[in-house]
Order: sequence, then structure tokens, then C-alpha cells
Amino acid sequence: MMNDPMTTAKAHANLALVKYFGKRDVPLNLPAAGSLSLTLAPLTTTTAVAFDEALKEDEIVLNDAPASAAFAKRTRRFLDLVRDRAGVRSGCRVRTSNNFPTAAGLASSASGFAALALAATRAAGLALTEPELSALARRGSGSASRSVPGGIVVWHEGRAADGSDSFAQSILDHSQWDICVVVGIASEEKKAVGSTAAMTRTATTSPYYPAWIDACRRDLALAQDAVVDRNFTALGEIAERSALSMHAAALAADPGIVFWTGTTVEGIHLARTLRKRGVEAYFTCDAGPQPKLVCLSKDVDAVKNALETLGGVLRTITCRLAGPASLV
Ligand code: 2P0
Repeated sequence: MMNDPMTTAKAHANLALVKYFGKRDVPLNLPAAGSLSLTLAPLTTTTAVAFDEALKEDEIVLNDAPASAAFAKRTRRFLDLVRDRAGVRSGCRVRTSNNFPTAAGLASSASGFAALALAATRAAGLALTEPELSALARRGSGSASRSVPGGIVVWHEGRAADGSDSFAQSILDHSQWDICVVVGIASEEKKAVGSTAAMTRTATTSPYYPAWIDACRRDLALAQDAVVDRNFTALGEIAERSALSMHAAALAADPGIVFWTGTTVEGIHLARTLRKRGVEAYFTCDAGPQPKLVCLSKDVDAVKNALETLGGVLRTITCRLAGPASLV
């Protein structure tokens, strides 16, 4: 294992239709409720890892440049989990790159920790099952658990105190439904409040937080039924209300958390206008301003054209379902 050539893995970003926004355990990234997501191509992180006894400390390269101190620290902490599990002590060389902009509100931490979990465990001589790998990726970033499986994915809330039953699983293969997402890039600036801090503030100060968590549990059950029935209308309506409810809970935190800009709000109205015109598009949005519209492939050109003409949208990225994290 030591001094071997690098082990390379890739994983895709994901977009939640039933959102994760609240933790029952912060260090273990255990969610207050389950969530449901789409694993998305072409948004990919590719990560190469090698353990090397000659290394005094970990060497971490992001997009061909030495990683920032904060990125390196978070990566090193994750590598320590892998080293502990594998009984490995040596330093580690990590080269990771994203084929999409880190600041685009597309959760590069999700694809990043999923790819790192797979590459690092294999490089350390471990062969984890997919649920074990998903639970491990979760330790890096909660949403990374959902970038391990492909297609349409459910991340289970779980009950165990150690988090062993809080992992994500595919409920539909990526080839089985032609769902698309058109992401409108409204701003490439770094977000004002990070997801973890926003969740903590919302959980501790928003009067709507308990209602939000109850809504997640109800919507997760309904969304799973909609996937089984391939009922896009039902799934889209659930996705739009889950996003709006999450933002409502965050807006009611103290001080209020406003991820939206005017362009985001225009995106909500655009989805509704499109539906009146017979183009079935549903709005969603995460911990940033980018409006994202979910549709079926037959409507993707109409949705992309409409989003590109919206004031404040700089450009769009069109995504479709992707497969699971894999070795390259
Ligand atoms: C989601 N988000 O379900 C939600 C919606 C953002 C808003 O998962 O603290 O980066 O590392 O577990 O995974 C972003 O949260 O947070 C996220 P941590 P993460 O996609």
C-alpha cells in the first residue's frame, strides 16, 4: 500500500429536493431529519490519494494549487478518520479538482468528501460497503453522504448515537428517469453565512425550526412515493415547498439569514410563469442565491432559455442524473 501510485476516485455534486437544514449532532453531522437528492452530472470532483511514509505532513493540492489553510485542515481531519480506521500512520498526498466553480452554490464539499472518502479508503487498503462509505463521507460534510450513491438518493435520518445508520442510498438508478436541473448562476461571490453556521443559528433562534423539521419528515415520505410512481408533478411541488420552507425558517432566525437576492426571487416567479405556459419547472435554492429549476428533459431548452433571459443570471449550467462515486 505504501508508496503506491495514486488511487483516483470521482464523485458528482448533488441537489436536494427535500432539504437537509439542521443537525441533531454537529461533530458527527447527523441530520435532524432525512433528505432526498439528485446526484448530478456533469458536476464532478476528481481526487487522487497516496499514503507515503516519507511524508512528514499531508500535502493537499486543490485545482492545481496548494490548498488554503482552512481547506487543508478540513481535509487533514477527514484523513485522520481514514488513518484511524485503517491503522495507517503515514502522511498523505491529495490532488483534487472540481470541473465546476467552487463558488457557484453547487456544494463542492459534497462531491469533494465523497470522492476523498472513496479514494482515501482504497488507498489505505480498506474496502467499505456503499453505506459505510456514505456514513464516512458524511463526517466530512453532511451532504457528502448523498454524493456516494447515484441517481435519486435518500439520506436516512437514523437513530444510532454513533451515526452508523445515517447514510444515503439510491432509490432510483440514474438511467431510470430523465430529470434535469438548470442552475442559474446569479453571483460567484462567496456566501455571507456558511451552511453549518446558518443551520445552528436557525435551530437555536428560529421559531419556525420545529415546524420545518416536521415538514421535512412529511415531505421525505411523500417524495419517495412520488419517485416510485414517477410522478414529476408531485415531486416538483414537494421540492419547491421544501426549498421555500427551508428559507422561511432561515429568514425567521435572529438575526435573519437571507441567502436570496432579487434574482433568486425572480427565479421563483419564473418557475410559476413557466408552469402557467405549460412548461413544468419547479424552483429550488440552497444556501446561496442561485435559482435552480427542476424539469424533465423535454422542457430543458425552454427552461434554460427562460432562465438565461432573467435579469441578473450570468449564465446557466444544465445537469442530469449521474451515477455513483467510482474509482477512475
Ligand atoms: C442540502 N444544504 O440539503 C442543504 C440545503 C444547503 C441548503 O446540505 O455542515 O455543506 O457540512 O453538514 O453538507 C449544505 O450543507 O453542511 C447543504 P455540513 P453541508 O443540500
